[in-house]
Order: sequence, then C-alpha cells, then structure tokens
Amino acid sequence: AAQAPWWTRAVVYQVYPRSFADSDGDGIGDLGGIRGRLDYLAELGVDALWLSPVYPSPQHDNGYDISDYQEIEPVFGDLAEFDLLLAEAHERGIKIVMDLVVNHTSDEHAWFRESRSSLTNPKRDWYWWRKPPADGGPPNGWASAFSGPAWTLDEQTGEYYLHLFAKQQPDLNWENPEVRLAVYSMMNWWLDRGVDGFRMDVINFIAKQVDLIDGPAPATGGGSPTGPQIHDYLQEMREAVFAGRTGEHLTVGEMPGVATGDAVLFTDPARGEVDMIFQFEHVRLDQGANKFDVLPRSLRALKKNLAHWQDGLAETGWNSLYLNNHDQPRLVSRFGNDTVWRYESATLWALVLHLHRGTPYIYQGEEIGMTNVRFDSIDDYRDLESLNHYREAVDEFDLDPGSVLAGVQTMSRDNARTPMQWDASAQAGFTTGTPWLPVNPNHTEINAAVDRAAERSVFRFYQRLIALRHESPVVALGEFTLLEPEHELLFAFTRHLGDETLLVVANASDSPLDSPLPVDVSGAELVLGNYPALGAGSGLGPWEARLYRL
Ligand code: TEU
Repeated sequence: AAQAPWWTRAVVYQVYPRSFADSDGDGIGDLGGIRGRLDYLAELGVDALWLSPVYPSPQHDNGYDISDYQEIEPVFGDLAEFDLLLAEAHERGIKIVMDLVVNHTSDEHAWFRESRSSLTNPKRDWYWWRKPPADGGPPNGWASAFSGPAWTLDEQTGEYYLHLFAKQQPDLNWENPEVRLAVYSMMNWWLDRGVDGFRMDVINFIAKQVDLIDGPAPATGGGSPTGPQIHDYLQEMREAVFAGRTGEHLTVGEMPGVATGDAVLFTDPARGEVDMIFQFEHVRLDQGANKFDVLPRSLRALKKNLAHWQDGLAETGWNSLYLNNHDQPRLVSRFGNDTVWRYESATLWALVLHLHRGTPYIYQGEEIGMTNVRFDSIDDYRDLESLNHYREAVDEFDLDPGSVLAGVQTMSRDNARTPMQWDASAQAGFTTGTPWLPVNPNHTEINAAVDRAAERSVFRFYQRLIALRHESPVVALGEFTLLEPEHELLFAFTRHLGDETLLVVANASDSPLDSPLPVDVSGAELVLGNYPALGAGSGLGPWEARLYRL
C-alpha cells in the first residue's frame, strides 16, 4: 500500500472557471476569483484542482475551442495572474491540473488559419482535409457531437475539414508527427511552469480510424472514430513529456465509448499511457441514442455498471469516479431527490461514490448540494450542444418544441454551468455584475454560506470523506464487493484490505427500507452516516446512508 501512487489517496476538485468566482465584476469567473477561494478549497481538503480550459478562445464551446495553447484568456487574467494562482495553490498543498484539448483547436488558432489558407500551405496536413467525393457530399457519414455532419466544406480551397465537435473545432491530424511534437512541446512548457498534470479532453479520439475516412465504404454515424494508433500516441506522449520528470503528476484521459478491457490497456502502469480515465457508461444508462432522450433510471442498472468497472480494473488499471461534471446534470437532481431529501440524497451519493475504488472527482457546487436549473425558454440556454440540438429537433425533425425543451431541461450541460452559489446575495456572491448565465433562483436557500453554517452540512460531509481517503488505505485500495446486486433500492457493498472491512449501506429511495441490513452490524463501528441518530428499527430511512467498520 505504501508504494501505491499518490493519486490513489487523492480527491480532485473540478473548477469551471467561467462559473466559479468573478473578481472584476464583468459577470464571468476568472483566475483572481479562483485565487480568492483557495482557502475554501483548502478547508474542503482537496488535493488537486482540475481547471477547465483557461486559454484564449472565441468561446464557442466555453474554452474547449482553443486559439492559443500558451497564453491565458484575457477575460480570465494573464500568465502573471496564473503563476500567482499556481504558487498560492502550491503553498496550500493543492496541485493544479490543466485541461489539455488537443483533439481539435479553435478554427481561429494560427495553425488552422494557416492550414486553411491554401492547398500547399506547410500546415495543410495538420488537419483532416479531404476533396469532396464524386457525389459532392462529405467524405463519410460521421456526425458531429453537436448536431449536423462532422465535415464542413471550406469555400476558400473547396475541400472538407473534419470536426467531431462544432465546426469551429477542427480536428488536428495526429498522423502528422509535426502535430504531435508541437503538442508535446506545449505540454512541457506548462509542466516547466509548474503545473501538475493534465486532464486530456476526448483523448481517445486523437487517433482516427483512417480507413473509415478514406476507405471504399463510407462510414455512417455512430461507433467510435478511434484508431488503433492511440496506444502508440499515448506512449510516445508519456516518453516525450513525463519520462524525465520527477515529482507527483496526474494524467487523466477523458475517453467516451471505452469499455473495461480498453481501460485496462490505457491505465496499466506498465504500459505508461495515462494514470486513469473518465469513462461514460454509467452516465449513459438514462440516455437514449440521443442524450436528450431521457430514459427511466434504474438503481440496479447503475450499481451493476459501477461494479462491472470495479471488477474490470480490480487487478490492473485505475478509474476516475464521478457522477457529474461540466457536461452532465447535477448529481442530486439526476440520481437523488433535490427537494425534500436534498441533504440526504446528496450525501448518500457522495458516500457511495467516494467509497468506491478509484480517484473521486468533485465538480464545483457538488460539495454544497447544488441542483439543476430549469429555464422556461430555450433562449435562456447558452450551451451550443443544447441550442444546436433544439434547433435541429424542432426545425429539421419537426419534433414537439415542448418535449424537446423538456429533454434539454433534464440533460443540458447548462445545468452544471450556472454560477457557483456562494451566498444568498443578489448574484449568489458570484459577481457584482450581470452573470453570463443566470444564477439558479434557489441560491437564496442553497449556497456555501448557508450550507457550512447548517447542522447538516453537505460540505462537512465531503470534508469527512476526503479525510477518510487520505487516512485509510482500505478506502483507497480495498477490494470491492457488491452486495444484493438485484435490489432496486438498496446500494450495499464492502471494501476489504488486510484485516479491515468496511461496509456501505444506502437506501436510494424516498421511502423507508425496513428489511434488515445485508450484513450483521452488531458490534460494528459506525464511521459515518447522514442521519442525526440511528433509528429504532433495523432498516434505513429515506436516502439514509451509513459507513461501518466491521
Ligand atoms: O466532452 C466530450 C464528450 O464526449 C461529451 O461529454 C460531450 O461534450 C457532450 O456532452 C456529448 O453529449 C469534452 C468536454 O468535456 C466538453 O465540454 C467539450 O465540449 C468537448 O469535449 C469538446 O471539446
């Protein structure tokens, strides 16, 4: 256990800079705002911050469209301000992990401007350009993740370029070694500056199945674009960027579509690719073919899927643990009850998730039980994914606007992107100006100031969980066993290491669960629970969760 990597004992906190804290009153969060809240984060006890992109960007996708990799977005600050943030975080023992978005750049990045300028430009081959096929249509049938085709015809040179995301996010051609070297050199520049690692955006997409682009049979939408070269690229990156370095770094690859077998390959320490990944299976269980088609939720399906990942990586590899982030609805609204049982269900999911094996990620506001927002009109949404989807569904597919809006209200990424709720004041203490996205009206009741003063504080519950992972090898490394897999309401499992066994029992429902616990707990120590006192009966109250040491 002593040789296990530091990140097995760590908890990462994700900051979405635009929505975290605004220090200059322009309505958009910034680096000064983050710096001003470092004491709050240190008090929570997190080990590292992952900053969603802070680089210059036209902001079509809130910074995931980068126009300069080695600068800071002026709205967020500058490099001097960044260095200050880094230094002050490090003083508090908090690492800073940058978002690395290198599957694509912004169409305003100098590389793409050059590349699109002529057929013979030296950077032409840095992106995926293809002549229109005989029928004039796009080179294959791939769809953009943000609606419409993944290819756009560029007037200037009469060729199509590939963009798996928005048309303002052209995909880099990793087949070209110059592209790879440019990315590694940029990563080294940030690490030399002192940053502690990278969260790698859709990193499994950098390698393409070239035969699906140039092959005889044009591919249709769906399926993974990932080519087998992905492992070579990641090993080459590790060699070029991390091999010579000492100290504690973190690499986490966001990888939509990977299964447990792939995950083992990506995270096997002996192969040297990434430390851990973000996989998507558990957050797709309640989504149809289109993510805005909301399916009924099943606790059984969710816990079986999480257990499948625990088992799949039990021997080799490592996973990240998350139930929400800047792309997902708020966990208490999605998996819990965000009205009458908000405290209980927020803490239940916190306990369940943090007691799994893997590195837990907390998304800003999760630690105070923030909920989804519900805008009445599509005009109030800002996220291009939601807006493109709505336009396509209503205008092209003629679907009923009311039901399309309902899907957006449930699944929109803007649910996670409303400003952080610091206090009950007019703009939730986020800004003195007009926020770029409205604050959730419930900030008068749900905010950090109220939560931390409350008897039952979500923040303090997270503090306990983080401290537990720091102190307790069984939490970090223990073997996971799911109990009662078929039970529709009870989430129960054990963790076991050496002579220590922990038991988690959680009633993920609005009704009391009166059946006896799956394991005899007489004589066991209650380590943590989300009810003020144990009830008289043997069962669990609504959304009650307990952690025992057996
Ligand atoms: O997301 C990749 C991804 O596959 C999805 O989560 C996607 O954003 C969408 O929600 C699918 O329904 C990453 C970033 O996390 C996201 O914010 C970016 O928009 C995207 O890549 C493009 O850079």
